Amino acid sequence: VLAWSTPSRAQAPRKKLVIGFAQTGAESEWRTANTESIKAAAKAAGHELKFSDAQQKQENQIKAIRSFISQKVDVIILAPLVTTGWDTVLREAKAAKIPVILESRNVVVKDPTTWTTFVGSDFVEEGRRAARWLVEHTKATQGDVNIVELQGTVGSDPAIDRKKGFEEVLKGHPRYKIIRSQTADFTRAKGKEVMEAFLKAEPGRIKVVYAHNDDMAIGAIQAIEESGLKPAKDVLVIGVDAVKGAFEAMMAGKMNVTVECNPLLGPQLMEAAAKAAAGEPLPRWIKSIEGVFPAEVAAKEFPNRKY
Ligand code: GYE
Repeated sequence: VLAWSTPSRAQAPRKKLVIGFAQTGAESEWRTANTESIKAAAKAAGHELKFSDAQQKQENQIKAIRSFISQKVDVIILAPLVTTGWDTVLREAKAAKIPVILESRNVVVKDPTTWTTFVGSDFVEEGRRAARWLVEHTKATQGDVNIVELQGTVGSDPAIDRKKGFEEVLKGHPRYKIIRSQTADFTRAKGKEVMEAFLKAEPGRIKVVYAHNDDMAIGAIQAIEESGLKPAKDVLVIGVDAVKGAFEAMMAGKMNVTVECNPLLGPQLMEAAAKAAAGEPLPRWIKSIEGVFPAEVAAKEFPNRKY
């Protein structure tokens, strides 16, 4: 580009950017909504988005980031599958002077200056909200409340923190017991499979299933039904995300509650990308504001849901 063809900074509107986006995969309804939101927001802002679906494999995300660096993109958006293992590649991005924005999951790295901001939810709080709902909803009951937990992807930020927040609240209530806890990788198919195994291993004992996302909760509902029990009655079903599938399950009387986690992060991410590319300062955390939806409000809220 010739120097004289470049408009001066003062006249130029927000620059059109080339953004590389390293997505985790398409493991859940939440993730699909997240991808669509980011693609739509990039398009609306006139940016070019290079999209990579890692199919739930960290090595694919690392490859994508390296390819974005060699293509000299303006900004990289990363939805890190797990928290660890990013030190080297994030240092490479920093050395190439490409800002990295984290979305929907956080990392643990030695050098925190290798990423600019995290756009996403407070997952510990989501776990606390799930437990608070359970304690409140079952306060009139007596005796042990045996819980099974379906964890998200091993080593992922939301799985670690949703477990942590849930346990933190239940610590003060000794009759609530997590009797089994296993990963089901945030997918429906694995949610069903793991719940089937739980039901076989603990016949008649399970009172509650706490799933780290709605997709696994929906898989668990299928397993509960196939075992001859009634979901939401014999076994209480708690999910996280508040996707449409959860509202449908609640309206059908098969699920009790979902804790909201907003996937529609595209607009906030584009704003952050523009600032990062212009070298403007960003907060370390751009936090989502969210609620809790029990089955009683599902039918009323359903028409307002955007994902
Ligand atoms: O809750 C789950 C997804 O990282 C917050 O990932 C996200 C989680 C979301 O697959 O459904």
